[in-house]
Amino acid sequence: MADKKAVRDIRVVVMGAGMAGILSGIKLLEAGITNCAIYEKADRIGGTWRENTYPGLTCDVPSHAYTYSFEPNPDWSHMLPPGAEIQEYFERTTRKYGVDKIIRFNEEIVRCEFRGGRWHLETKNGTRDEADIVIAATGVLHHLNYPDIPGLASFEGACFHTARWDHSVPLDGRRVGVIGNGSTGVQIISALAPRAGKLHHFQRTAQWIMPVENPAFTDEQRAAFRADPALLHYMQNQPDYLANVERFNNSLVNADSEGIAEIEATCLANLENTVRDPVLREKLRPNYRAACKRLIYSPDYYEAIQHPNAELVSDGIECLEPAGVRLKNGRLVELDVLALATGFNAGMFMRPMNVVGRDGVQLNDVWADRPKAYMAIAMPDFPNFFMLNGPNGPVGNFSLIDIAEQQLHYIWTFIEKLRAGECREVAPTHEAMQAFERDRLEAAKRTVFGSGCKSWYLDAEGIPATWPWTRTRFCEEMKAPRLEAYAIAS
Ligand code: N01
Repeated sequence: MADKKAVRDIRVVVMGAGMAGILSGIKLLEAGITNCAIYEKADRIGGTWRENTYPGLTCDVPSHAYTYSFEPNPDWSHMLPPGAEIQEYFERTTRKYGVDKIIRFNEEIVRCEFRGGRWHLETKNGTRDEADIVIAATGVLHHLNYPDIPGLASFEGACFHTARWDHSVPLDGRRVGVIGNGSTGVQIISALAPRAGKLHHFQRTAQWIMPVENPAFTDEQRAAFRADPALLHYMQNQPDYLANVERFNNSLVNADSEGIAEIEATCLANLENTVRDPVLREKLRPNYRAACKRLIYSPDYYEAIQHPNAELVSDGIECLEPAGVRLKNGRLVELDVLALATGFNAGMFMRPMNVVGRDGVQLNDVWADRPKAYMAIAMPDFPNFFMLNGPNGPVGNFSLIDIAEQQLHYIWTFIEKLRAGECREVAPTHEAMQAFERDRLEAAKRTVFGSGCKSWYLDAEGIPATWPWTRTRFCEEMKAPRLEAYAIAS
């Protein structure tokens, strides 16, 4: 991405030092754009991997695929690596590329306004900065969703959201409840079943569970990865895995595709073959299309929920009481600890930050109905403002690192143009945005995400907020921007 034609000393500000922000920092420094800063609200890098530390946290994307393409890691311990190991990978990579030197920790940007041809930024601490280009890498799943359950505050045991896990609370031998059975809740149950005295998993809706193995890499394998860059490259780009990702993600655009039917058959066989009690099996049987919610990959959830200490509670929750959870059927489930695996409000993105574009256009107004961005990256009236893993980007069971790398590659065309002085402002046209959004909404309704379930993929009107076309199409679009869709002002 090096630029030999550089004539302007542009300043770039990146919001957020998670996976995508660190990636941006690496590429900026590599290109010699040293006039840059990453603003991070917390005191450490890592984003989701900093915030989530719950027991059992692992990535459900294979470790070698969940790395930056340019920074393979021969030392992954497992096929599906624990969260702490991923955090360590990002910390190490941040230091290796010198990105730590450009991060401003404990600086939460609260205002970002385009005035006089530049972005003017202000943090909660009152720090001010200006930039020619802003890259918003603020993440998707960081606004916690607390359940609206009556009496929640009255519970006298320990209670916390899973992204704020309180490690001072003992778990061994105690009565633990977990509300929610998304990827998070399921991983926690697997980890705690052998530890808790009694473990209650409160399920509102059954999930599709895809079986997966999680073997440890042996010392010999890791030595081989270290010794042989070609082998490591192969591990990062295993043809079988990539073909599966391609096939699965291209199936998502059509709920009636063969790929979705295959996923359902595999998950149902997993349920039938693993869950021995027919009553429990029926409670665990989903009644909507597989992959409508994010598909859950688990090597051991069905075994964990059949552990003698574990109980699946599928009767509705009436309220919380000081002693525990009162069910709609009148039963009180007494608890010492309650973990809220109730997910995130995904539609916020960089908000509540006050982002103001050209001529006072407010992001909150532009996104009043739903978050939207041309090609999931840029917006009219917000010149030189680009998002990584922003609204309408692909989501699913694959590496978001790969998505962010492709998006940054796309953005780089504009960074080079701005840096070379070929233009001063670039933003998609209103026409391009409207046509994109019209087509996106039309296609979104046909995806499996819109086939009749509740999930964080849906916007306030129940329309999937994700990339609604094939992954192949996304990769094609990210190769280079269609310049005719942009207003490029010199
Ligand atoms: O959250 P979720 P998550 N009463 O939104 C339930 C990523 N991730 O943290 O299905 C009772 O999926 C809700 O019930 P229902 C991944 O992208 C990745 O688990 O709406 N229950 C649901 O069961 C994932 O998709 C990894 O009926 C209530 C749960 O809470 C995303 O994070 C690991 C409720 C929320 O599930 C979010 O996963 C972990 C209420 N009032 C997470 N409100 C990897 O391995 C909500 N629920 C990469």
